[in-house]
Amino acid sequence: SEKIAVVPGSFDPITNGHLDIIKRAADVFDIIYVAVLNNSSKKPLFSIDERMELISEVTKDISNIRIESSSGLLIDYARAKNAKAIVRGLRAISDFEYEMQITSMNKFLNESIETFFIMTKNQYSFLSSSIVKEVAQYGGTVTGLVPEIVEKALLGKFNK
Ligand code: COD
Repeated sequence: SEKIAVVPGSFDPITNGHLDIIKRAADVFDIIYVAVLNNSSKKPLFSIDERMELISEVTKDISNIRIESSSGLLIDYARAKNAKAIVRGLRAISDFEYEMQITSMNKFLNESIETFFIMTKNQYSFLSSSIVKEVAQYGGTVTGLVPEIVEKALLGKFNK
């Protein structure tokens, strides 16, 4: 049977770090659902539709990827998709505590879905959507850190 995984996130907006994780997951699993979800502790810059559109554009050459959104719990979404796994990216030790917390909670909610971690490439270990937004907001260059179309979208948001 097909091995399905969910790569969840805020993706506000998608960075090259996210993209690397998505591509590596798509090499291992048969079908990847990239799920754009709400993180209640973050205030988004891009709407869900804008984020999905950007992800679609930058993953259009990868055939086993589907992009969706959900306003509910990640674990319910994963179960509805028949996913065996949730895939997350890991950067630094600072990610670990948060990831451990949500992984444990998701395991408590549904024991049959596993969470897998893919370690970031060194060159993306400092990269986050937040830092990209911060730099773009003050007119700094984010070339090479996000896909070109995302760079344009950021410039549009900040009217540069
Ligand atoms: N290199 C590698 N990986 C990276 C990089 C990078 N440079 N940057 C980010 N990542 C990874 C992150 O570690 C994460 O695994 C993934 O990419 C997405 O990152 P973000 O920041 O876009 O997404 P988050 O962390 O805000 O996502 C949190 C969720 C939206 C998944 C979470 O809030 C959630 O599940 N919400 C739905 C409601 C729910 O179920 N809540 C209960 C959870 S227990």
